[in-house]
Amino acid sequence: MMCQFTIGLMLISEIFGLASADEPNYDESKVPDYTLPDPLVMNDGTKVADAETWKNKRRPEILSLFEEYMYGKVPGELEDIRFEVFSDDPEALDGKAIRRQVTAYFSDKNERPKMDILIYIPNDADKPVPAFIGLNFFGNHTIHPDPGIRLSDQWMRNSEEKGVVKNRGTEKSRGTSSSRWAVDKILERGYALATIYCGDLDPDFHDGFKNGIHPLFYKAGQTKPAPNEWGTIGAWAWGLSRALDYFETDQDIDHKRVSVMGHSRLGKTSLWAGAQDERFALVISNNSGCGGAALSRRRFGETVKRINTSFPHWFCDNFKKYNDNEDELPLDQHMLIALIAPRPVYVASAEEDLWADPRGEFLSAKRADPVYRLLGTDGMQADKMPDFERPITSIIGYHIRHGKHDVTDYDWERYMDFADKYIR
Ligand code: GTR
Repeated sequence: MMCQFTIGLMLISEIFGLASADEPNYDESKVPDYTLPDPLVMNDGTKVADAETWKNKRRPEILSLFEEYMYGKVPGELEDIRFEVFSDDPEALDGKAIRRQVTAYFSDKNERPKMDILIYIPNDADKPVPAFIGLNFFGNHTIHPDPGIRLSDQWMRNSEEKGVVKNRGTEKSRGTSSSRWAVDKILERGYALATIYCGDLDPDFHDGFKNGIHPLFYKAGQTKPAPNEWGTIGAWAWGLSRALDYFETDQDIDHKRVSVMGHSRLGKTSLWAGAQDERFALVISNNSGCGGAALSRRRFGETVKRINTSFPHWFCDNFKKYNDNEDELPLDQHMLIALIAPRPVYVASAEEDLWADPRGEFLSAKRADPVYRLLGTDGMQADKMPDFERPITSIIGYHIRHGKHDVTDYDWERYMDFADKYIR
């Protein structure tokens, strides 16, 4: 009986072309009508007509909307952060680079949570050099086969491809993500590259916030973050800012010219890090999709409900109120990009990455344009989505390339061109 009923429903939805609520929509004609909140109108309806009002009133207001309803607030500050350079090789990668590895300890004990920052600094460049920083998915030792990189002993998701056995990296893991990190090209172009394993800050599974940095911030008696306090993405973004604190002390790195880059869930993170911390000079989102650059109200590909269900730990609990309820959100992702203004921001999509909604990623970049213009920049110099491999290089940059959800050398080359143009 139940079964016949379900089949009947399936037939009806097939005949009428209705997408079931939980079926991802990939059909542009089924994107619902939506109205985006205006980044240049205050919560009380007042228009924002000058840069001062943006900076002193509307920007803080939008920032707190994202804290309250989406990524969650950082609950406080830590007093005991120590950075320790535990390895420094001036002749790494056949003499091309300094390989510096630094541990940030987050308490007065040498225990977890702590994070390892791996940094390559080109030898053949005037110091201090501008840098890229990004989190990685499987440990610093996966970004390059270089045997001098400390093998992470932190929890990670099992993966045959990445050589992860019993949730730990092995010698076989070395270099398994190197196609996503154009290390040699980055060094040749005179940039340093720094990376951190995201799981050092918070392992990427829902354990009720016990094993990452969250407990360091609990008040007496607190056992999990409050509904408006940070989830995992908030913790990851916080770690990027702590790396920037370290760069401020490293004479070889120009901390005023650091670009933060991230892919996918880590692209959501780079945007949030760049939005909160204005010390990041340039921000890059690679295929960040839902909860990153893509507009939530389009409900194309991954939706708010889907992301909150698959990854209940990524955002703050308040965000769950917007499952199947996107129109009630007091924000959308164009406002996240607007928080980065007037600094250069680059959003990148991939043709086959429909789950991340390439058009939604473009549109949110585009809809941040009025804020960028109010602040005296050229905003986004494009009215419609460009062709494949036709980058837009105004201060809001964008490209869509052929291929799948990934980071490729093409992406990195565009990011370096963009950085050359704006922060060299
Ligand atoms: C997917 C998730 C996306 C994206 C991606 C990734 O499973 O639905 O939002 O974050 O993972 O990080 O690779």
